[in-house]
Amino acid sequence: QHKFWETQPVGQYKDLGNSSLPEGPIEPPTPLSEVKQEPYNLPSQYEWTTCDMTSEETCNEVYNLLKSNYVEDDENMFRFNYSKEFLRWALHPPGYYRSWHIGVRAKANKKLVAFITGIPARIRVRHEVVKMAEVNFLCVHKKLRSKRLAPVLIKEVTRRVHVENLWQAAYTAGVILPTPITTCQYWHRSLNPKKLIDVGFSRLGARMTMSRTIKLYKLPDSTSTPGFRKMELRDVPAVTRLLRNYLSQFAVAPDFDENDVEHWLLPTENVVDTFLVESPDTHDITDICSFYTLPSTILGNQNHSILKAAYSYYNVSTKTPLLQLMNDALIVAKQKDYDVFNALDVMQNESFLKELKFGPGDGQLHYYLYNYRLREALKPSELGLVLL
Ligand code: NHW
Ligand code: EN5
Repeated sequence: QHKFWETQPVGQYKDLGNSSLPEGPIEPPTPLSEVKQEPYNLPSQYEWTTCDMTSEETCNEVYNLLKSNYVEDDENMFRFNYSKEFLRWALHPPGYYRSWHIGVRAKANKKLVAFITGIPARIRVRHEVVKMAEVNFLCVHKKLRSKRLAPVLIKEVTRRVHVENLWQAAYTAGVILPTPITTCQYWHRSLNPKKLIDVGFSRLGARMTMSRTIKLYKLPDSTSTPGFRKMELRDVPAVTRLLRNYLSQFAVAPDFDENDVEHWLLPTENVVDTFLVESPDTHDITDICSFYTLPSTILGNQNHSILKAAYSYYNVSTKTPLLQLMNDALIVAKQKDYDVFNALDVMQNESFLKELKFGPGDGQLHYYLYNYRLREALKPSELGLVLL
């Protein structure tokens, strides 16, 4: 079934439901002197390259590889189109390793044909904070698929993570592998229903006309919560306190410090947006909502080429009801011309999805840990982690 994954320290299907296995690392760290010092062998026509994502030229090459070859929906109508600014942000968190931004080039013409990345993160699993790699942007050029290149990329990123003395990883995928810690559902809230229907992202409901649909998804022109504003640098300490306290309730969540919050939440134009509620009387920061920008290329439509999507990121409500906070997030996303607002059923998102007219999508997102066993799968609502 899984010739590669069977050999890896991940939860195996044969162990499903075996509650006698201990929770924690599956295999112990090996002494650093025993970590392989040379890269894995590639087929002879290809060579490894470490991608300097601060270089405009390299960033362009990665952008173009992903733009043409990265994730599509199951009917190949849309393909993720991460922007260059987004990729630079996603790959340069505090403490990042350049060596974890890994490319494969064709020796003949130096064309970039495959990619995989890791970034360091502290992830709390129940009561333990574990230093991990978050692995993302695994991509093999369409013309080189099914040649078992992906396992080589995964082994090479694993080796380079081991070189830095880290032994665990977290990753997500749309496909089922051994073995998800949880499976989440994508939900979608139409902001521009006419365009979504025109491009085949959504369909006109039964007994619905276009004008009734537009009316159904209409939103107020301005936000409703007094003190709702964009996050600023001076808010980092308060946002960190709120977020740390909020995330402490989930079984798996990032352990963010102020540096992480500054990097991951401070607004960056067309990359990440964070809003908060500052109490007009006390000036306390009581609530946060955030989303990141990930457009998709619309494949083969005459009238539209880009779908502008916002993805719910980290939201915390202590005073403003979460429903009202997220309604304000929808309003600002609409003001900023997003076509759709997407969210997973993680954290407390279930509590607003239906009420705010999100509908379930046809996609799921499976979450995985490498070399860390959980005794049983989590509910999506027990997960406090969003990967980009
Ligand atoms: S998920 C997005 C992944 N990328 C895409 O879907 C883009 C479009 N597809 C492609 O580029 C987010 C190719 O189809 C890829 C596979 C490259 C996906 N994760 O080369 P072969 C991430 O980036 C297994 C893991 O022939 P291919 C997270 C598959 O099960 N494994 O296939 C990435 C099979 O193994 P098996 C995946 O189609 C997390 C083998 O690859 C996978 O030409 C990575 C087939 O390889 C996926 N998404 O290329 C793991 N898709 O055992 C990180 C397929 O079943 C682990 N496979 O025979 C942690 C590492 C760090 C540890 C540190 C201690
Ligand atoms: C993570 N770092 O399938 C990378 N998206 O539902 C890996 N469907 O957009 C992630 N098929 O349901 C990989 N419209 C997993 C995601 C891969 C991309 C993917 C799904 C998620 C998606 C859309 C379009 C479907 C087009 C045909 C979808 C329905 C929307 C409708 C709006 C109105 C209310 C009901 C739902």
